[in-house]
Amino acid sequence: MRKKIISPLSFLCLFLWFTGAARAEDGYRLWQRYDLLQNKPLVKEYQKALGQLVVQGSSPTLSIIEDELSTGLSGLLGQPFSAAENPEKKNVLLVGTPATSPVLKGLGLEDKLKAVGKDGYLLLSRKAGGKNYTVVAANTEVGALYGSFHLLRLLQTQQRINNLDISSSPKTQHRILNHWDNLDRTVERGYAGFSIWDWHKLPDYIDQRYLDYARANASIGINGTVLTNVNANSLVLSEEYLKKVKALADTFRPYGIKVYLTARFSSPIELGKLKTADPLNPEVKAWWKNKVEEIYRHIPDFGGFLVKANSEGQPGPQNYNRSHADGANMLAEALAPKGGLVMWRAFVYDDKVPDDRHKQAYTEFKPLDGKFLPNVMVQVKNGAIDFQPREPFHPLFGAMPKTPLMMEFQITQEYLGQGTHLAYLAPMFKETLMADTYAKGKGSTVAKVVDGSLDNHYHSGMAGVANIGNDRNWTSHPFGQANWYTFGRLAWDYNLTSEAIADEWIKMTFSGSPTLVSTVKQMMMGSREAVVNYMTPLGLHHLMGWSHHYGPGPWIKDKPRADWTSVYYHRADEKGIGFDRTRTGSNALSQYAPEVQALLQNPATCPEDVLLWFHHLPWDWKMKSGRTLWDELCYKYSEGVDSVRAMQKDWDSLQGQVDKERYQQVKQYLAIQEKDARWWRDACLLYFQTFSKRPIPQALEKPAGTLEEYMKIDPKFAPGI
Ligand code: GCV
Repeated sequence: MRKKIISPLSFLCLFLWFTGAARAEDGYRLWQRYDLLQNKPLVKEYQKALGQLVVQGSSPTLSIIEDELSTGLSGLLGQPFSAAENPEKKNVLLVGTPATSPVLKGLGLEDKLKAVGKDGYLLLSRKAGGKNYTVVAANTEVGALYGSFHLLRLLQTQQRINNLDISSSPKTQHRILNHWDNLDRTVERGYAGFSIWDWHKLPDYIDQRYLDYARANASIGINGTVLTNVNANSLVLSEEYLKKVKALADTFRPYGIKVYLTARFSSPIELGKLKTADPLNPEVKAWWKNKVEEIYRHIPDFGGFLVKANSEGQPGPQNYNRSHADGANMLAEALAPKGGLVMWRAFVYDDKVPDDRHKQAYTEFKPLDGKFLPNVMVQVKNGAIDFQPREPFHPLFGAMPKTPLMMEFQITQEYLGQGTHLAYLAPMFKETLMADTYAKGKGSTVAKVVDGSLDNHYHSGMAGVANIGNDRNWTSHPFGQANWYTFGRLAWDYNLTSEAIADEWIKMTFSGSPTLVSTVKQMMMGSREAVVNYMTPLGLHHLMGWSHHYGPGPWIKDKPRADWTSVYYHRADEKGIGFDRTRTGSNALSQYAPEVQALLQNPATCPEDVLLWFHHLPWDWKMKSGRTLWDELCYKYSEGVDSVRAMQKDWDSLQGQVDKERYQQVKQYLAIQEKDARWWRDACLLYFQTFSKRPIPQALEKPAGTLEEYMKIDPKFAPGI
């Protein structure tokens, strides 16, 4: 046989591939780029410390660990790093659980392991039997996988690993992505192409993307995925589709990711041909019980159902004069023997109740506290309206102590510039999580409600509405990846700071160059506030255009429901602007604890960033800056535009430090964002000026168009509708 000779050219190609230099940076690799680290002394230190990789035992998850570490370490350290036991080598990277690895079992880590629970892990430096171990230890194989990703992150972000003593475990038990993906592959409020689930080719074709999706999620601790839209199609519960769901569940299982489905409440009628879906009807109950049996035959570790009921036209128990608890409990009874969960959404607002929409979820759900079965979690959006750029925390947090409440964040930027605006959401998520409900006195943060610690709940969870599509870079905007990353990191540990998360994401996604890291971090940290300022400053909300939700539409009125219009929310008139939610208005404030009410009910103490959320104030109201409310509004809108321009400057300064592909994409998106920011500012100020009848302050840039022109803009075929 002819001996294979590697030509110099192939060798060069191989080398370039290995170092990542020849690959176009299309963003597909997310934060999992394992390119050769540029810090040579540190690379040497890592090579020495890690020595060889030892993963004892065999299972699908252990193979994944071995592959990920071999690939990751080979790439980062620039030399092959495969798993092999070489008794000669003194330094060992040892990964596993006491059950899979006799060597690890011998290290006496029982007590430390007990403390980290099912999903947690330890990263330790240990000496034993003449060897130096870097240990990734956990109680479960999935825990060891999480720990392996942590170790890789330490290297990617160039941390020292010589004296490791890390123990980590998640704050919330269920860390779940919610895909609003339809079976025809459109994605409701999705801005990154079509759904990644290729239902037509399932179950026979397993796209590599599914595996990379699972890797990415596991790397940030996400352990569940709801595959389908909450505006649900019962077809997904049919035998034909369950086979497809099974294929995905089998793919995700070794990564510790459970599959959940949305359950359309009327499925017994649509699939089962019953005459009713009444949750108290014995035939309906039997239908769901059988359906659950069928699902578990295909997917023995099925996670459960997410349900949107009696909300925005979805069917639900109220169609039969039953309560949300009746509906949720009927499904929970069917799932309980299998260990499944019901995540019942509290995003409801009744068209028959002419009350402030802010109040309706609380009004319906608070009386049901204590009436749900133990395997029901009520899933509550961060705020009471709908994922606005800034919302005060939802009054249900802290108000249902007998019910585990799950957080629902929106990662996809429906109201924050969708697929083209840079808005780093960690500060927004943290703002809600750290808000104090005062439910049990000072320090009763939303985070403590959500992690179950405030009221001692067994179940706890966070859901994030995914921003993922089949765009090559997954999220349309390269910085959208940061929000997916952030969601996972905060669901694992909400105490991480926004800066720390940004820091690690930037280093893993771009590079560790100090100027790049500090410049990009500065852009990210101010970006959400920039969006708030050019869209809805000072507590304004729901000013977006009809249906597409992309651009401004403060003039929207006369729609089928008042609370689908903008005028309902801003209430601008000749006297002033804002929604009075105090005692003199809708009194939505009464749904919060007295301490929260005390702070918010007085416009003089109410934080100005939510002022017009709770108060209707005159145009000449004196703000803390000394300006009138009108002038302040003008300044805030302008500040929003200026911040985007500052981001543009920052990004421009990075030319040559970021690969060409991503540099150009972000640059163009920032130009779109700047244009849109001006559109928002000019349209909103011109519109509100028709009421305030005051000039835009001299020092500020004046609108480029007329109000009539802005009111005519109507983007056709905007994505995600
Ligand atoms: C899935 C908002 C969105 C809808 C979404 C709904 C929900 O109203 O605009 O697209 O529907 O929230 O969260 O159920």
